[in-house]
This record gives sequence, C-alpha cells and structure tokens, in this order.
Amino acid sequence: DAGPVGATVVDEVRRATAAHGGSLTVLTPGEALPDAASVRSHDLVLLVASRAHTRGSGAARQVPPPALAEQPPHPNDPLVAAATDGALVATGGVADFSPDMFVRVRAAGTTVVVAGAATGLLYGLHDVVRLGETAFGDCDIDVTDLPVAPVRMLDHWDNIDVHPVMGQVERGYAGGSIFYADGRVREDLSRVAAYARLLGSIGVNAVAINNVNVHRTEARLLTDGLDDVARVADVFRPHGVRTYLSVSFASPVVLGGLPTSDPADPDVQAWWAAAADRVYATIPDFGGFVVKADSEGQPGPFAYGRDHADGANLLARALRPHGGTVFWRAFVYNHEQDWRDRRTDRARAAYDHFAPLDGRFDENVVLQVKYGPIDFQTREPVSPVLAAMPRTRLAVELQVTQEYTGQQNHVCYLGPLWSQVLGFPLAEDATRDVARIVSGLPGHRDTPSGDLPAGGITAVSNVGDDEFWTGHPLAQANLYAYGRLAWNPEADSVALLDEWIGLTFPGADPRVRETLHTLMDDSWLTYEAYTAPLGVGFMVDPGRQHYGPNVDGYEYSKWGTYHFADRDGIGVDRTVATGTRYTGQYPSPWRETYEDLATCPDELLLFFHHVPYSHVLHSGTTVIQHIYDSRADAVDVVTSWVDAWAALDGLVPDRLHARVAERLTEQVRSATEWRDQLRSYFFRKSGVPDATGRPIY
Ligand code: BDP
Repeated sequence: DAGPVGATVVDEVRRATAAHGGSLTVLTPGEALPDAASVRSHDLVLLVASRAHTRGSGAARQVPPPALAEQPPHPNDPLVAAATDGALVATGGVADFSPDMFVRVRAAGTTVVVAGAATGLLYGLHDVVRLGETAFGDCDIDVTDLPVAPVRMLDHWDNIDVHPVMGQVERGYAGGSIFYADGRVREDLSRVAAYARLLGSIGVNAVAINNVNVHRTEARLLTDGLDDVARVADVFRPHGVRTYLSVSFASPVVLGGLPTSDPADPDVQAWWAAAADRVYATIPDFGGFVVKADSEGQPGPFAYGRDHADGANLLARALRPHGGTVFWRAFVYNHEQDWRDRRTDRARAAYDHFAPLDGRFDENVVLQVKYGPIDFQTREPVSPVLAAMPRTRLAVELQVTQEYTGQQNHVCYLGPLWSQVLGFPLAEDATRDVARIVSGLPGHRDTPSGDLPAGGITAVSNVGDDEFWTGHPLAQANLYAYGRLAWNPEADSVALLDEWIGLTFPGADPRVRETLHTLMDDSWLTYEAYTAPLGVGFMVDPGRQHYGPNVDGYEYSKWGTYHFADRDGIGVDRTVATGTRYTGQYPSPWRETYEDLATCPDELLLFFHHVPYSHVLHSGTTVIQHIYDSRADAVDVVTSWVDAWAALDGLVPDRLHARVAERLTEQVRSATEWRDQLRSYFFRKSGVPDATGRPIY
C-alpha cells in the first residue's frame, strides 16, 4: 500500500498506457513478472516490491534491469517501477534513497525508474513524461535525481473575502482564488486538483493556502474551517503536496477569546497546543504554519515585550508532537518610520531583528527570508540574513507573482533572477551559495551530528482562477521555472524556459520556440532597463497598487523605500564609512565589495551608494546617461516584441495569441510611461541633457 501518492502514480501510468494503446499490470510482492515475450509495446508493468521480493528469487530476477541488478539490496522496501520498450517492469535493491529521489536507467532496451518511496516514484514518472520519447530512446542514460531542498513551497496570498481594491488575491494578477468562492472553500475543487497535479509535476511539495496577512475570516480556517482545509489537503495529498495555513499570532485572542497572546502565558501555550491537536486530528499530514508577525500591521510577540524566537517557538512547540513546522517570516520592519530620519534603513531591519536570535529557534522553526533586504524588487542584493544565522534553519522566499515586475501584464521571465539568487556565493569565503545554505549542509550547525536541518525554498504563487491560470499566459513559465529551480537550483534557467516551451506548445512550428526565446530570455533585464535604475528600487505608483511609475511615490512616506534623488545625485548611502552601515551586515568579501565604489557592481550601485549624476559606471557611461539610454533602448526592445508575436498568429491557440497580444500592447504603453516619466524626472532634477539628443518632455 503506497498510499494516495502511489495510487496517483498508478492512475497516471494507466492513463499514459491507455493513451498509447497499451495496458497496465500492477504486481504485488511475490507475483511473477509476465513473460517478456508476452509484453507488447506500450504495455506497462508496475511493481510494488517488498524487501523479500527484491532479495528473493522472485520476479525482479527474471528480468534484471541491467544497471541495477548488481546493486546491494536496500534495507527498506522500495517502490519500484521499470519499463522495457514501453513496458514497465520492476526491480529493487538499490543504494540509499531519500523519499523524493529516483533513479532512471536506460540500458539494453529497458527503461527503469526506481524509487524508495511513492513521492520519488511520482517524480520519476513526471520525469519520464517530461522527456517523452527520449526516455525510451536508444541512448544510454543513467540519471540519479533528487531535490536539493526538501521543502519546496508555494504561498498563496488568497483571501476568502474579496477586497474592494486588492481583489480576492493580495498581489494576485490572475483573477480570483482557486480555493475560495462565495465566502468559503469552494465546493468544486477540480481546479485545485489540476493545480495539485501541476505542482507535483514540477516538484513543489508544500502549499500555504491563505494570505500571510491573516484577516478575521481567514483566521478561522484554523478552527471552524478545518473540515474545509481537510478537503483541500485531500486534493493535494495524492500529488505529494502537504497543506499549510498562515495563522495570526493573535489567534488566542481573536479566535480563542483569551485576554492575551503572550508567548509566556500558559493559557496561550495551551490554546496553541489544543489548536494543533485539532488540526492534526483532522489532517494527520498537515505541514504546519506560516507566520507574518510584527510586520505591516500584523500582530506579533513585540506587543508583549517578547522577541521573535519566543514567538516562533510558541507555535513550534504546539506543532512539534505532530511533526509540523513553523515557517516564520523575517520580513519584519517598522512600516511607520519617519522618512526624515535618515539613520533608519529598512534594508537593515531583518538582520537587526533576527541575527542576534541565531541558535534560539527550535528545530521545527524555519526562518523564511525574502531574497533581498527590502521587498521583492527587480534588483536587490541577496539578503545578508541568509549568511548570518548558521544555527537556524533558513528558507529563501521568492515572488512568483509579479508584484514589482510587471504584474503579469509585462513579460518578465524571472528564472534568471532566481538562478542568480540561489547560486549567489554568499557565505564567508564564498564557499556556500544560497541554495546550499537553505538546503542545510553537514557541519553547519552545533547539533550532535553537526548537520543543519534543511529549511527550504518558498515563493508567492502567481495563479488564480483565470482561464490561463496566470493572467499572462507566458507568466506560466515563471511558475514552472520556480518549481524546477527549487528542485535543482543549478539548472540553467534558459534551458528550463526551453523545456516549458516544449511542454506547453508541443509540436509547434519552430518559429514559436524561437520567438518565445526572443521575448522571454532576457525579459527580466529588459524590464529592469525601463524601470527603477541601478538597484535603487521602488519608484512604483502607490495609488495604482505598485503598478507603473511614480518616481517620488514613496519618497516622502513612511515605508522606508527612498532613492534620495536631488539636483546633484541619487542613491542610498548604505556604507559603513558614511551611510547606514548596512554593508557591514555582509560577510567578506561582500562587505568590502559593496562598500567600495570601485568594486560595487553597476546594477547595485544606487542600492549601496549616493552618487552624482556624472558618476562614471564600470560600463563607461555616466549614471544620468545610463538612465536615459537604457530606458529608451528597452522600450524599443519591447516595441519590437509586438510584431514578433503578431507573426505567430495561427501558430498558437487563438485565445492565447489574443491574450498575449493584448498584454503586449499594455506592456508597450506602460514601458513608454516608465521611460518618459523617468527621463523627464531626471532631466529636470539634474539639468543634464541626453547626450544623444533624444527628446525629453
Ligand atoms: C509586500 C506586499 C504586501 C505583502 C508583503 C509581505 O506589497 O502585499 O503583504 O509584501 O510580503 O511586497 O508580507
């Protein structure tokens, strides 16, 4: 009995077999494999092997999949599947498996997929589907695949209620929620089922189903709504996805009627323990909680004079007996700071709050850290918190929903940004990159084994109930790339895009692939080139929910996101020497690299330094001319995409073609607005004309 995931594997294989005119036989331990001669092309045999079976004289030995036969038997009871020329057969007895790992071997006309657990077999199955015919080709392939991070999560900022301005999904650009309608969890969860399958196919294995800003209605999911949450969990489970809830730190007050939510109060502790007991009585494999505390109006431990380790451990101790985990967000800053006080720097906040707490978090707490120190901007340095907490489980948080990257009106393929973040060699001596830090590494922690348990990779989802799931059909590539990069952060992001194109437009005219690469490969850099320059960030319009330009939109408000542009220069001095001392939060060599104008990379210049407009970049051009040029050039690039896409009319489905065309028109309009506002703004501030003579309005 491989449980619901195993049943899903069987269903998937049965469907695939039938589609090719074959049949599926499922063998239980002890049953002999069919005679090889009787197996027709496209017949499949799936075997759930037991240890006795893999060791004994049974079926596995009758048709030994060549590369595996010599391996010593595995001490557990592996789930095993294999294929001969279209026929799945089976064996067992391979080296140590982690649950999500699979091995795929092709030799002597046989394709074999072996896994130690149902999830591994599921991922192996999807791997074969992704490869298509190649998996059954004649080349010798021998692949061992396993994810780098054991938790690969998507957070949904979905609300049950519909907000008059934000809509139902906070920062959602693809319609309403797939989970909720009419004030409750949907009766019909077929859309969620399709999503679950999709997530299983890209390796995502955890989903938090409600907004981190927990409003009263959604808070109740934890109590009154549990049966509904259980229905959602039932839909995710067969695809290897565990369900999590965002919870309010004030739940004991809001839901329990207690006078306090103080972590030190025994009644509060008992309330959380009882809440967790109820959750696990209803959903035995529940993942745990996601918590945004003391941030942007959410309640937290500060109200009681406690710190965030006290707060996180309170919830962790309630979950611990059940094996649950708290994903505690490090996105904590004062969103009501006085903008005139230049000594405060929002970029410093997460490190200042959390680095001193290293070593104080329980083992089932994961600190969830946004990839940059500010807020999901198009370009930020990697958060120094990720290097500062060697005795804490860490997860990095990415934003698949395109809040600051064009809101799914703009083509902006984020794979290259995430590759850069995950591959960034942040740790002291540049020995460990972000992916390794969040995956846990031997010797990284003061545990008896010396191992740091892994945290994981998380991201805010970009799907909604839109016909194309993501509003902009091409934004699907971001969801796909996220899952695949969370599985393997070293994967090449353009190769992943190519994979997505192939799977999304199977058999399409080669011009489709070519054009999509033209539009998408560098679209993140193109987006950056017409929006806020050189890492300075924001400049988005508060009145339009962060969409479109408004250079001073946040300049004189409380949110801590400033560019400090005046007639002489622009940028935030975050140096130790003269600025906010933020660079001092980095380990070497990064603190020196960012501190020094001579070594600070151009793309982050204005994040770290305040410079005159005449400052010459490493690229050889001045800051002001760079602002003028890149904005103008980038709009030319985006404009050229309109014709390129138009040429695909008839080569992709009509509705999809029309939707992308419509979004491209808006992208050109919006990019032009960015270009013109920024060029005008900086001309008026600086008085320096564009050296190329292009008009400025
Ligand atoms: C900001 C979003 C806000 C989120 C917040 C968060 O504008 O809607 O609640 O991030 O991550 O970027 O909590």
